[in-house]
Amino acid sequence: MEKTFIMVKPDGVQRNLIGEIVQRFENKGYTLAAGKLMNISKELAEEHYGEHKDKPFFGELVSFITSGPVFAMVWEGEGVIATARKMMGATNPQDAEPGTIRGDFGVQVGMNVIHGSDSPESAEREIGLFFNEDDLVSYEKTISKWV
Ligand code: ABT
Ligand code: MG
Repeated sequence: MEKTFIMVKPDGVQRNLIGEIVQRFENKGYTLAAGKLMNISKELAEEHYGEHKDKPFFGELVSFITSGPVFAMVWEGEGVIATARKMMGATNPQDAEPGTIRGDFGVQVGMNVIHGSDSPESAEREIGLFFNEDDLVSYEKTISKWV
């Protein structure tokens, strides 16, 4: 089954949005496969955001993502990678539609509440960066035939 990496960023944790965000993915019909509250090391941050290392905002990005705990998760379900991105909304919360997570809770592009993998390749890479294989729990929800 398709899996994606989702993370409540330090601003989302500080603003008590973990429950709200988990609720949205549960309500949608996706299944939580793993989750942990953690601090990101500078090394992990630089690796995770490696694609942006030459961008002018890279330093700020790394210092923001390491500034406080994040809630890292793996979510599973049909089409979850692309659909999670729709649920999150545009990268800049000021462009994100109301009803999306960033549209409802964010203002600044550098503090946009949530991260989600942007492709199957990113999902595999990011899940591997944050979780071990045996952290992922595989189970059947009895409700799943209804969604
Ligand atoms: P992430 O989920 O954080 O990867 O965001 P998303 O994939 O929607 O957007 P990208 B393009 O990957 O942005 C990565 C982080 O960089 C921040 N950013 C981006 C800026 O601070 N200034 C900018 O001009 C741009 C384009 C937003 C993202 N993260 N945070 N926090
Ligand atoms: Mg990204």
